[in-house]
Amino acid sequence: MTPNDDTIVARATPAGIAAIGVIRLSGSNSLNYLKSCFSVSKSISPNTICVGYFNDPNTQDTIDHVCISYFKAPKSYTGEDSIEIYCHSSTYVIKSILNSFLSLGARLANPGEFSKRAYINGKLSLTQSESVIDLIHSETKLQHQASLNRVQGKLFNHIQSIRQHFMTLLEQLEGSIDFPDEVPALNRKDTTHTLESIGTDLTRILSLQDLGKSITEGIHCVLIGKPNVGKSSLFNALLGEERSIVTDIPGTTRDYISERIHYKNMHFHLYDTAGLRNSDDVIEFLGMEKIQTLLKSASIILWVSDQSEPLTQDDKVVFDHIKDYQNYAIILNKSDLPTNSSFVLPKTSPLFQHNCSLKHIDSIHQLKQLIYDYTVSSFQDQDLEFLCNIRQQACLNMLSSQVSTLQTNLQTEHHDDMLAIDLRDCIHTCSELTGDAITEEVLDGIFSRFCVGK
Ligand SMILES: Nc1nc2c(ncn2[C@@H]2O[C@H](COP(=O)(O)OP(=O)(O)OP(=O)(O)O)[C@@H](O)[C@H]2O)c(=O)[nH]1
Ligand SMILES: [Mg+2]
Repeated sequence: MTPNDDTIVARATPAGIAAIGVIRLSGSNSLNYLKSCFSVSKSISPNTICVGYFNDPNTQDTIDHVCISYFKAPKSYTGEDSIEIYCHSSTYVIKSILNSFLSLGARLANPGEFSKRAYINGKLSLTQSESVIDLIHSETKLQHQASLNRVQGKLFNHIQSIRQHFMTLLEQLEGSIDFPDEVPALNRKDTTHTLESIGTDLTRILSLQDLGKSITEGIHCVLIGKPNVGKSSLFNALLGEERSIVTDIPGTTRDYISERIHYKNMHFHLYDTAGLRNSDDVIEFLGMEKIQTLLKSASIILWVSDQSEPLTQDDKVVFDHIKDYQNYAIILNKSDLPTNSSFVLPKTSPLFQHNCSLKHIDSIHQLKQLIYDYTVSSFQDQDLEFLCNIRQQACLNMLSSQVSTLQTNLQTEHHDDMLAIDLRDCIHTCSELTGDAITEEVLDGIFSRFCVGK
């Protein structure tokens, strides 16, 4: 894949009035173009900041007083000669500077083209380039940490070392096929052990991806229960505002409401739902269908019950909806009131059980922490290093199944030539993951997700 030879330009900061706007230029003509527009008393040397006037190259009219920095190839983000111009961020100034470069022969960059050039010039691996976009879009500290790890290439290095194991095995296998007198045959028992540990490692990385999904999308937390147990009140208390209507009339909430809260570096999507009960009411039936869909995508389900009342048939209706899920917790609500002697829970194995009351604010804080504990904090910091995007996950899944095929074939006395084909498949998938074997079409798809100027 050869880089384009033209010089590209784009604004790197968003449109709108601000103190400073940044324009980026990359390509072999960057410095020449700059010299046609920038007047400065000293010469422009790499990796320093120069202050001077930016003039229209055609009329010589001054456009702005700017700072520039010049990054000489290959020591730049793209690996090409690059310039950054820090100007005042007025629409007119930015447009005029862009037009100046366009009139000299530069071209407007496509979304992600700077990063694509960085990848093509070997400055970033593909996994790193893909992570740059996640880094730009990160909203929470955890999202930021996960994408930063990937920009630093930890996943890339890990896959490279797995690829190296396959390469070593392939070298020995092929050597033993071509030069049986000099290279010993592959020890199938040792190889099976190596593959077992690679397989376990891949399974672990794949199992971490749920955390990645939670970090990117937020934790989905669904409140469910029969009418009047205090779901909406709890929803409001967790949210810290009176968002959902609360009354003492059962059936107050008719459709679900969702709001987002931020707690300890994570986004949580809270869902307050309509009270479930045996009913012929069409609206309630439709509400129930929606709740079932919500439950399927929930990270955690909170079954809210009122421990000051007897457990009723309606509570059992609710329990029937959640009993097959592994991720539900039981909230024994209204704990400021005495526990009813007929409140007897069915035999259950919830994630946790928690006494809660609107009147005891501590119990609300504790609930937030419990939700966090059971959804996020069981993961270790180092797990964040292995979070992947969808494309990378597809490659990891493929690799995992190729490794188990190889393991089976090793044990079933497959011919060495066939094993070599299996090993090459594994090596190819590793290369696809890291970006060493990737088609132009996939590449365009990846970089088109970027913003212009990155
Ligand atoms: N004593 C006490 N009352 C509560 C508590 N939480 C809620 N309530 C009361 O319980 C009643 C019902 O509260 P809601 O929050 O509307 O209950 P819900 O489960 O959303 O009810 P539906 O929307 O009808 O399904 C209201 O009168 C609340 O004030 C609590 O912790 N203690
Ligand atoms: Mg309600």
